[in-house]
Amino acid sequence: MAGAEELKVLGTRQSMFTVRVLCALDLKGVDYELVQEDLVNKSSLLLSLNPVHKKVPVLVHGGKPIAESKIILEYIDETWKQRPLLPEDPLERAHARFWAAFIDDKLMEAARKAFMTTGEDQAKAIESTMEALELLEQELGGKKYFGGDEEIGYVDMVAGWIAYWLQFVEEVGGFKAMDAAKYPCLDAWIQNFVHIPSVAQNLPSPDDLRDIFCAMRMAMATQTK
Ligand SMILES: N[C@@H](CCC(=O)N[C@@H](CS)C(=O)NCC(=O)O)C(=O)O
Repeated sequence: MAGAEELKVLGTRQSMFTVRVLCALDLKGVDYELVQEDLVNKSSLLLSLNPVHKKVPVLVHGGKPIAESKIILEYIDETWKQRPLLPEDPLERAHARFWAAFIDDKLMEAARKAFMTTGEDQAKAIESTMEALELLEQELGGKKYFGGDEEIGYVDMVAGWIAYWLQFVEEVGGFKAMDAAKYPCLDAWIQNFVHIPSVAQNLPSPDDLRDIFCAMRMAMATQTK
């Protein structure tokens, strides 16, 4: 049975993409081994298992690698059926995939630009980030989670970085986009999400994240000199 084979995750808890995968496995009660990766000095195992992107996370199931966190989440959901992440209805599934893509492609890209830039470019990127947050606020509406009031699902896991990583991106990047008063539904979602045990146990320490984002800013400053 595919689901019973050895399961490893190559990654690090500092990576928001890795933590999505760990949360999903923990939520489903699936045993796995986290193989710690040093992203400054990537292992030959990682490079051989994800030669295209050379990034974490990689899920290795029975020796077979699967890369890209959203694809891994879908693989997990299809392999271990307990505690589904995606809805059953095709239209609702499409809707969940749409918002997950929006979160990664639009919102994350805007926040990344706000972190990487200064001055006028940063102001524009903050505006784009806030526009994307507003759309997400409307999508969440009065629901407790993106998939409804009952339990977290696929979109919540993809959005997880907004609940935790974004505050350190903002702090180190010297900007503010997430505003509890402007986005009260998102703020309530954040408070609920970070306290869910399968999420809370996988979050990295604030100091680790500050260190990483500071190192990224310093590397940027050195490159632009
Ligand atoms: N689209 C990928 C993004 C993964 C990603 O960017 N991972 C980062 C860590 S957060 C990484 O491995 N970075 C190493 C590098 O870019 O060289 C996914 O969803 O899995």
